Amino acid sequence: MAGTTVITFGTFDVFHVGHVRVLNRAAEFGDRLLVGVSSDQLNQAKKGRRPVFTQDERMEIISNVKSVHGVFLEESLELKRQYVEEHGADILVMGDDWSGKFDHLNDICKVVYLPRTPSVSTTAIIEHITTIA
Ligand code: C2G
Repeated sequence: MAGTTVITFGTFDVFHVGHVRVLNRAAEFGDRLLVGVSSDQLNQAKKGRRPVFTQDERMEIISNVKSVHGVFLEESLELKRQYVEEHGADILVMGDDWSGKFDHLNDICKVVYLPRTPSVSTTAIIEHITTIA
């Protein structure tokens, strides 16, 4: 496909402004943004809890973000190279909580880390709701 393809990954549970900003900023690096949405099982393994929203719901939400052109399920952190190749991605964009973690993919794509939006996180939102409920 002509043009620059950008790829990014995340759980995007309890979708918030930090999520929409990283997607919009990622999209600015190219012509087409593809998003690997972490599966429920991967999230359970990675964070030790089930996401609030299921993988199907999270994929539906992300696919309706204006700057996103396509979504797919990310089933393992170790499959990044395969996903980048399969989707012909030119640039991998990740939040800087992952800084340095995917530099080994520099041989097949450019790797960019973007600063996280301060003071907002899914965990803080869940805690907040739990407190006021
Ligand atoms: N993010 C951000 N600012 C925040 C919170 C999140 O910029 N305040 C970004 C993260 O840096 C990430 C994206 O939003 O790029 C999705 O965040 P998470 O859902 O927490 O992603 P994570 O569970 O870390 O999954 O393969 C990697 C994983 O799938 C990433």
